[in-house]
Amino acid sequence: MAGGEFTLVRSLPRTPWRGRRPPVRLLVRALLDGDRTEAVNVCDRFLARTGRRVAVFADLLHPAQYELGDIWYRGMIGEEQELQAAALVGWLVDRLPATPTASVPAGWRCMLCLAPGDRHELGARMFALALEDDGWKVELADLEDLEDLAAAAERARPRLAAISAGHLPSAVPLARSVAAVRELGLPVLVGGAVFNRSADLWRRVGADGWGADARVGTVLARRLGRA
Ligand code: B12
Repeated sequence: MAGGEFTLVRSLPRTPWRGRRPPVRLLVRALLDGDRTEAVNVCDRFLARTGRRVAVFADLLHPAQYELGDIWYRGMIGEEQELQAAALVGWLVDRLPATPTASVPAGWRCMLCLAPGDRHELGARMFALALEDDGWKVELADLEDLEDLAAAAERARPRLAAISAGHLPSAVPLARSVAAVRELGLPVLVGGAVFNRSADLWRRVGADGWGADARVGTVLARRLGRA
């Protein structure tokens, strides 16, 4: 690691958060240090201020995880440290209390699946919890193959089909599956790191919408559910 880069990582703040902006850098600092107590403290204070779990996901944990990805990409931390930080983010996600709002009618169901073989489940987990806070019943579809998506949707008959992808070797099978689900008359919403890194990919796979974060995703889910 070069000296200048080291200074950059070490210069992330340790001071208490008092500002209006989400304390992303404070959280990144705590994640890099593996400091659970401070990470919990930062998340809890932000939750107390916003009152919504989805805000902690979209405005704090999501940007912190992306920043960690960038720090890794610049060679300033190793894979092991990045993995430890991701595991800590997963732990923080699971310990946050639900903040239900019942924004959608009772009985609305969303079938959510991760692209088969894709291990990037962290974002999908956040999105699923955000949907549940909104009042959706989320059914996770564990698919062996993307070709099974339409059959699973036909069996489950959800109000909405949602697909999360963090790593997608080819968009072609996904586009085929999205088309098959839409032929059933079901709307398809997509999200995850793959779509965030290629802003027009959601159109190319023929989805009805793309949620760049968990909050935008829940707003679009509501809209598509009503359509
Ligand atoms: C953590 C991480 C991992 C962890 C995943 C841990 C876990 N439990 O999820 C592990 C170590 C397993 C991993 C493995 C790999 N990874 Co990785 N990983 C990342 C990293 C750093 C962060 C991803 C993440 O968790 N983001 C945080 C969450 C919160 O963000 P999110 O997923 O986007 O989710 C948010 C929104 O998108 C939205 N959302 C999520 N899903 C959905 C769904 C819907 C419908 C909606 C509306 C919204 C929505 O809500 C969430 C909250 O706001 C990214 C780098 C980056 N900066 O993106 C690389 C990254 C995604 N990984 C990448 C790669 C290449 C890999 C590997 C192939 C590496 C390798 N050579 O082994 C493997 C793939 C393994 C596999 N088969 O999947 C690439 C993907 C590039 C690409 N274009 O495909 C990235 C971008 C890194 C890079 N710069 O190259 N990775």
